[in-house]
Amino acid sequence: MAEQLALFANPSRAPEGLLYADEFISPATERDLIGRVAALPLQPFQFGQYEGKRRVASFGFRYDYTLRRLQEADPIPPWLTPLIQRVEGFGGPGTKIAQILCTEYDTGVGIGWHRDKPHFDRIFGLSLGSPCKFRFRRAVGDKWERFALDAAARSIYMMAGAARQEWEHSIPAVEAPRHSITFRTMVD
Ligand SMILES: O=C(O)CCC(=O)C(=O)O
Repeated sequence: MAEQLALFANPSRAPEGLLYADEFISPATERDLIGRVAALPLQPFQFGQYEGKRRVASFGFRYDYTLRRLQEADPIPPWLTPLIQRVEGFGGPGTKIAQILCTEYDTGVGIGWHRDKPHFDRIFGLSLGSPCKFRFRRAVGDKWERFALDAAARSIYMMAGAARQEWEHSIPAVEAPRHSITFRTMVD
């Protein structure tokens, strides 16, 4: 863990429970995964009556913002199996990925401040195609404490503990097309 934290520009301010590793996959695997994600029937992210600009596909489960409920989604496709095994290894003993979200961000698209739904426990994110600024904030009195992670293409992050429960995260408009695969474990 010390090695991974050392990759942060200012490790002492990193949210507790945030792990990061560069070059989690090879450039060839990255190209293959971008092709796989781009070939999915991606749909604009639905937030109740609103539509986000990013395009997504969920597997295992998906949160329905209109019904405000977790729903079953299509089964996780077999091409994700080896990657899930690697992510579970990164997460350590007991890590069981049950939900996948594939996302496509065109240039200029990002994601606003949020915390993931409480049905999910730990969150892992693989960045594909281009880097992004992965921002964190949490309220301290009437101010925001902030942290930014430069998430490189082919890198992975994990949010657990305070990074997952206390801090919000967001991604400002990306400067080049980016895909991501988010892997989530479920709360018991
Ligand atoms: O694209 C990413 O790495 C993050 C996606 C995210 O935060 C979300 O969909 O909740």
